[in-house]
Amino acid sequence: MSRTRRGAAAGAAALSFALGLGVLTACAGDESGTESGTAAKADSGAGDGSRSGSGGGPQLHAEGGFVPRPVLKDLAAGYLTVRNDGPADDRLTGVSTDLADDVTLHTTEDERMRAVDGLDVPAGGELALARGGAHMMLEKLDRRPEVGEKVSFVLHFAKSEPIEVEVPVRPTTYRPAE
Ligand SMILES: [Cu+2]
Repeated sequence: MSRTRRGAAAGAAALSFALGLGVLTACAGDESGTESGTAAKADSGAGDGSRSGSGGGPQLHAEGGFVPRPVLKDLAAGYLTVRNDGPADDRLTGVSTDLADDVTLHTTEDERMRAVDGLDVPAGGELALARGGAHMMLEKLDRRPEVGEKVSFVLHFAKSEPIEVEVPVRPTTYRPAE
């Protein structure tokens, strides 16, 4: 019994570590809504999934994604990198997932999170969503996913077709090797 309680406390501490509790609070009160959230949840078609655009347009693919296992069902973050091998810029305008009804894009500035309506994916460059920086913020999760489970996301862009990606759930404090 007390063992369970200790586990929960350790979990809370881990979340604190993973996201920063102050940041978490700042985040919850942020402006949400906007079209970047749930608008296209039903849109599951992503074509070939890994590439879109042709010729002179953006050529995007997503890689290195993960979701740290959330400690609570209310909140999770998602990270990945979108590379653009094409000669034109694009912009990530929204994300949907089967795991949560509410997904927003956040930046982190001065250790405070802020909801934004899009994030640029520069031509010949990349958009990196990573700890301490921009990220996908999932709220009101349908369930608390286990480590090793896959979470699918559909990434929506200003120009390119949506990209569907599956990313693994990692331990709460996981950090990718740099
Ligand atoms: Cu956030």
